Amino acid sequence: MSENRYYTIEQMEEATASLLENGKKVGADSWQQRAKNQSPHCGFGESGTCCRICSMGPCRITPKAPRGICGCDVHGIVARNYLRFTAGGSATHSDHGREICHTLHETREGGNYTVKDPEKLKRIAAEWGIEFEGKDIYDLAHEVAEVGLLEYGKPFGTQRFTKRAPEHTQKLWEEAEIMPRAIDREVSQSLHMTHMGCSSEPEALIRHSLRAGLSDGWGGSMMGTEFSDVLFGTPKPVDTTANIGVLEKDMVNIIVHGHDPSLSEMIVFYANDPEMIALAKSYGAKGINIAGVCCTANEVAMRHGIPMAGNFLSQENVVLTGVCEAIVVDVQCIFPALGPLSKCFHTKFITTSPIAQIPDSEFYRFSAETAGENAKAIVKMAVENFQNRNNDLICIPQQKTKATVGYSVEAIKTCLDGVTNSHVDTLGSTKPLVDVVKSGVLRGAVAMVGCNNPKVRPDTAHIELMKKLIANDIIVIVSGCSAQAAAKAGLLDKAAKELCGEGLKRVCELVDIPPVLHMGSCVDISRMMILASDIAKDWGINISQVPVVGCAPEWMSEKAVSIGNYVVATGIETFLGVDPYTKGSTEVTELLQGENGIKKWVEAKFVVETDMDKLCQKMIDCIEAKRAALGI
Ligand code: BF8
Ligand code: SF4
Repeated sequence: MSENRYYTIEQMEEATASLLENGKKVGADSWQQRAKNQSPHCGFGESGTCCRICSMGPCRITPKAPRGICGCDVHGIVARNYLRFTAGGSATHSDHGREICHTLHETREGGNYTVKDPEKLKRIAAEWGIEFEGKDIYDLAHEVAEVGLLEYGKPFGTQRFTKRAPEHTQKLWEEAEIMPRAIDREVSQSLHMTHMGCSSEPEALIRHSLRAGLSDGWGGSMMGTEFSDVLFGTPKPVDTTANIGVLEKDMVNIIVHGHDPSLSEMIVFYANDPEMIALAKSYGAKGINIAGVCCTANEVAMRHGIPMAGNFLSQENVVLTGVCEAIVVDVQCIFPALGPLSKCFHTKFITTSPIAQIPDSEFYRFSAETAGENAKAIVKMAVENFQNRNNDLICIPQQKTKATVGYSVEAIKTCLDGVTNSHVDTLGSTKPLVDVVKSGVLRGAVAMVGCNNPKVRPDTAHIELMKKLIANDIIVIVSGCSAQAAAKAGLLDKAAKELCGEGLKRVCELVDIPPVLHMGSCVDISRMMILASDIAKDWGINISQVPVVGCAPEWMSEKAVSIGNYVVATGIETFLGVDPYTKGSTEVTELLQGENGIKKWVEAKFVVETDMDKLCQKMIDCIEAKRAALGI
């Protein structure tokens, strides 16, 4: 196994090409081919100017037909589509958070799920005004879970976690009337507002997009993150490996893919069960190797050091190796293509959630009450499938990197405390970080997040942008598929400090961190919001003044749009490499990207730029402008 420190896009593309060749032997389809088949895309869809929310349509806006049958103009149609896109993402993240609340409600002493971070649970209880002194930890877990679940549908009031934001930010949200109320209400209202004959005024629709996004980032996603930490442990730095070479020829390979750690945690547990390992050996395997794809990979990597096989557009690659005994999925970002593809190999494609039911999969209903027996049955099935491999179809590109992952806010503060020896008895502070930014040793930070998208040469934008940013003394924090792009390229290795400018290199040496910090999965972008809030508070300035920007250069999902809305609404300028289907409306474009739209309400806006060199320069310029405004 070659363990290069770094891999270039070209090397990774070569690896993919060899896998596609392997697939050709068995007639496998691929996203590369399907993307060609779908090109060129529909111009109306791309610009957001097609409406099909009532059956008088679909209505498509052209110079000759400037209004739909109901009279809605292009701006109303584009804005309605944008709000629906946001609501889809907000619902999805938040429903993941809801599942985690239910899992928390299932915890019991000695049960399938236990409380791994009781201190964090108590901190949240205190924050929410729930009495915890002298209470049994499981009684407390159930009570907190119930209060969390009520955040989805409570009739009055706003999201509890919004109190974590600086007061200035909360005031902006109140004034703009975007303070998020019950999560389900914001999603439901999005559908109501966009129903035929309701809102067609772009400003109202964009305002509600921010609100629906905030109910995700400061509501559902934040609960997903916080309660996952309570259940499975708050991440701390841990070493792991990444890229397709983490699959092992002599072992049973089980891929976990999706988002909800309730499933993957159990699979990881049973893959370490001596009974299962003995069974694997009885079939001639050396053991059981678990690796992750997509956000689930981030979840299990940062809590158990499980290797990360790849990100969104690598999901077919793991099957194409011919050594994947099972690909076990829960929800979100799962290609239906895995059904027919797995049939070309011996791979078992196992779906587990009623929310994601996919043709040509084997459905094993997974539930919190029976999680242990479900997971054991799935691992057993994968092990028994080892004997069905076709040795002529084995192709594992020898690419594997080292990575250090798991920089939760708590972990970042602990690392910083290690340098200053301060705050040893508290949860730490971001002050040392603020000091190095103020002094100019670090210029600022970019939160790089999001998916892959065939519209952008996959992973190139993530990796090239990160390399340029760290060379310019800008630290990068990553999550989701962006994090795995970094991992595959070798940028999560502490050794990558050698690619940095002198300032960032010194910080990496002093704090003993990689220059690209892994903060987790996409729901964990809520961690980034907390970090930004804490920095602003420790610094004594507003979030919008901090030299930090957000970036999703290869995004594709509705979730990413919801994220974009809450990151911007939190006061962080957000740079997109793919247009969110809004270019058909000058009014909506101005609202989202101009100086007189959302920027007036929340002190930040979107920047859409599909040229990655320009996107990079715009981010650097934005960071430098914020520094100049602060006089640093
Ligand atoms: O939530 S980054 S492709 S895996 S949507 Fe999906 Fe995008 Fe990956 Fe996780 Ni996020
Ligand atoms: Fe056409 Fe209006 Fe119906 Fe949309 S709501 S499909 S624009 S008639």
